[in-house]
Amino acid sequence: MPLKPVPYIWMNGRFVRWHQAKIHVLSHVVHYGSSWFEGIRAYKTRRGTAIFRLHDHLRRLERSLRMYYTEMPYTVEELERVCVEVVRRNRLEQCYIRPIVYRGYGDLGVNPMDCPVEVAVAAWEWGAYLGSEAATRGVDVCVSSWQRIASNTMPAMAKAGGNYLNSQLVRIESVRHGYDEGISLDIFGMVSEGSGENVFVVMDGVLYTPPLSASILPGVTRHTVITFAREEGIPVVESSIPRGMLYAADELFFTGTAAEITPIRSVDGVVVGNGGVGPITRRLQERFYQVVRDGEDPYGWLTFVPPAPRRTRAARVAPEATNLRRR
Ligand code: PPE
Repeated sequence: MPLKPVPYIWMNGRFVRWHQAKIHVLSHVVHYGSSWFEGIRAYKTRRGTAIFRLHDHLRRLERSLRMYYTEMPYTVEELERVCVEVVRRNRLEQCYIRPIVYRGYGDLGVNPMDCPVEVAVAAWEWGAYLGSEAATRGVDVCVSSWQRIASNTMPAMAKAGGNYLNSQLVRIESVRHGYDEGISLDIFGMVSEGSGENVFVVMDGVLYTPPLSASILPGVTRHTVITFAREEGIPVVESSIPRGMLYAADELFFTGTAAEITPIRSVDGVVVGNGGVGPITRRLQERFYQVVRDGEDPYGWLTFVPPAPRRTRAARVAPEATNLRRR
C-alpha cells in the first residue's frame, strides 16, 4: 500500500511540507542504519482522537538512543507536544505516527559521533498491518529460518533501524513461502518474536510470552496485554518458550502497534487450537478496544488531540509551541 501524503512533517524543530522533508544521500543513516524510531497509533475514540501510550513510546525511543551512546536533542515532553501537533495539523482522525531520530550528514565512516542527530515526526493513515481480516480470522505464520539478532551483537531492546534488516529477511522469506509473517527463534533456539510483533502463547489458561533475554523488543502492546491479563486473573508467565509450544498451543497471537492483537491461525501449516479466535485472545482484544475505541482510560494511556486549527492566516503565522530549539 503506497504512502498517502498529508500536508506536513515536523523536521528538526519545525514543520515542513511533506515533499520537502528530505535528507542528503551521504547522511550516515543511509549507509550504516543509524536510526532509532517509534511506531505509535492515534485512534478515533468515541471521546475524540487520542494517541495511545505516547509517553511510553517516547521513553522507549530515549532508551534506544541511550544504548547507542546518544542523547535525544529534544525532551520526551517536547516530542509529546510535537506528536500531538503533527496529528492535529494534518487533520488526521486516526493514524500511525512515526518519530525517527537519525545520524545525518557530516562525516562519513562507521563512527557516527561527528554526524548530527536529527529528528523528524511524520504521520499517515495506515490500515491493518497483516491484512484487513487478520484481527477476526487470524494469520498463517511460519517459524523463520532466520534467527533473531543476538543480544550481544546488537541490542534487540533498542528499536533501531539496523535491527530491521533482520526483520526484513524474516518477512521476505515468510511471504515468499506463502505465509503472512514469520516467527524467529533466538540463537539458543527459543521463541523470540515476529518480524514486527511480540508473540504470546496460551496453554491451559496460562498466558506465556518470551522474556527480554530472548532478543525481543519490549513491546508497548505486550505490556498492555500483560496488564489486561493480570487484571482478568489470567496467569502470565514470562519465560523461555520452546518451539514445540507453538504447535501445541491452545491459542497464539501477535501484539504490536501496527498489528494490535492479531490471532495466529496456523504455524507451519499446523492449525492452532480449533482454528478460530480463542476465548482468551478474544477477551484481550475486547479489553484493548475498550480503550482505543470506547476511549475508556483508567490507566492514563490516552493523549487526546485538540481540534485542528481553523484555516486562517493568523493560525498559520502564530508562534507555536512546536518550533523547538535543540537542548
Ligand atoms: N517486535 C518488533 C521487532 C517490532 O518491530 C514491534 C513493533 C514489536 C515487537 C511490538 O512493539 P509495540 O509496537 O511497542 O507493541 N513494530 C512496529 C513497526 C512495524 C513496521 O512495520 O514498521 C509497529 O508495530 O509499529
